[in-house]
Amino acid sequence: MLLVGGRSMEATVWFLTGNQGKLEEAQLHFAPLGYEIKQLVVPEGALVEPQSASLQDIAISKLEQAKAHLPTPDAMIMVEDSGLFINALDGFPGVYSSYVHDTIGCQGILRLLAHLESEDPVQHKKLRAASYRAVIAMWNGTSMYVGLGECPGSLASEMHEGHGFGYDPIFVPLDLDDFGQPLPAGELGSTSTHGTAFGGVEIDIKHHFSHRRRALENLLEQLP
Ligand code: ITT
Repeated sequence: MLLVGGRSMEATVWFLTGNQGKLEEAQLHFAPLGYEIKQLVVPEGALVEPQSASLQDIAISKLEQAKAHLPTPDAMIMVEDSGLFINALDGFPGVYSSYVHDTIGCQGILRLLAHLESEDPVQHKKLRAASYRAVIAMWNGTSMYVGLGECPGSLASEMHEGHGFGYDPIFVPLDLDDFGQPLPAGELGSTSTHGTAFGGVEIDIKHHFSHRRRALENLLEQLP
């Protein structure tokens, strides 16, 4: 049996998040590994999100502040900071993704990109290239670990709704090769949403591409 910081894998990890979509995906990714992910809720205004252009700095700052709210001092805790980075907008909304989603939403992003269209499908995807990025910071009771994950793709021209959260209705991932690695825009891979945004596919399909899953895997590789 794998051990985490000397404990058995049936450990509880407290996940500081107010985002139900993030919570569900983390539970899906961790469940087969024997971790139980529980939401850590802190009083309103208890944490200050630092102004930083770095997802990593924000995640680490939130983790440090959240330790004071753990049920026991040696409990495991995890924080994720993530965002959508649009190439044509120099990475905007990036660290402001949550605020931008709450204000202009997916429709606002589609309006910002309305001039980026091409009749050539590959060129179209390149013009509208974007990626999801996630940084997960975890404290296992003794040490801090940081996992990074990225999901490259492009932004659709219209909304695909029904599943997911946040920018999923407009985010189309690049296809993946047989080893799960992203292929150049326009290449058909063995894993593909066939041009459908995450909002139009089930959560277990998104799981194959997910920046969150990749960040968790990167983190788990580092744990003792
Ligand atoms: P917590 O800080 O409480 O965890 P949050 O939603 O405010 O939740 P972030 O500050 O990390 O989280 O903002 C990330 C935003 O980026 C999120 O609100 C979404 O709009 C977007 N995002 C990140 N990952 C996403 C995903 O897998 N699918 C869709 N949108 C995503």
